[in-house]
Amino acid sequence: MNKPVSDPMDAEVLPAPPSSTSLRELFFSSDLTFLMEAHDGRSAAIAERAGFKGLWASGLSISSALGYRDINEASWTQVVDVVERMVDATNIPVLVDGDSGFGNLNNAGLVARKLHQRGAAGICLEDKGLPQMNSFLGNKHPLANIDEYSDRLKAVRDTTGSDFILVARIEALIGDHGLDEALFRAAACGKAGADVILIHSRKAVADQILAFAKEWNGKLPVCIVPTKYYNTPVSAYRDAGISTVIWVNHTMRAAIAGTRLLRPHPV
Ligand code: SPV
Ligand code: MG
Repeated sequence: MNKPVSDPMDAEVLPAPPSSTSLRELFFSSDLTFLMEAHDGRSAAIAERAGFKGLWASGLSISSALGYRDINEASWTQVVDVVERMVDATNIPVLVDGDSGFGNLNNAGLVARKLHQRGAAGICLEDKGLPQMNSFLGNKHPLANIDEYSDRLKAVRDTTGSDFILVARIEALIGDHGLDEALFRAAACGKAGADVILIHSRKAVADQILAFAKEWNGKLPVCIVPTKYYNTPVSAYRDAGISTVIWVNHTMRAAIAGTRLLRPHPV
């Protein structure tokens, strides 16, 4: 279905593609997939028309667009409402950044159920606590107890069923807890029902990510967020067997840069 986009620039963008590939197909395909961040209906529609096959509903960018900080100041119902607009404005799957699940297993299950009802294709939950803290903020990133976090993942799995993609985001490298801890946690997430592992790093080079992918050896698809190690050629990710790259904040960063050029009077 081709959905209308109420964007004043709509005439300048390409028409929406007629059909889409499911998020599961994207994660499990042998090609490297690229998901683009979006934070409202318009940014989602523009990213789709640029050719992206799937979207990342970024917690940071949705918070920013609402004028909040990325520390769970936006309520889960606000996030669900934004995601609904992104889903309605596009024909491609939307993976939602569910932060740490907005609480315990009950909250995580409830958020996932509502996102599923509104048409999201999947949720990503990270192994940290509430309030969630952006991975690039500060140095101390305490990890959630792995059993308690696994219960959050199981609650999502139980409430949504298998057509809804569950991405487990491992923050062990962000918190300097080491590769072994990251691998241990990823294995626990697989047992808890995760479909995909997101491994995050804040190093300027991709060494940690590539070491993880090598040791993990494709037990589940791996997705990555090369915000800090953006200089790495994407061929390195293909060679490492990584499934998906998420450009996590980029339409928001572009919008901020463009808006900052505006002046009240011509100079
Ligand atoms: C987001 O986009 O909100 C993310 C990715 O969680 S990051 O900003 O890298 O933490
Ligand atoms: Mg986030």
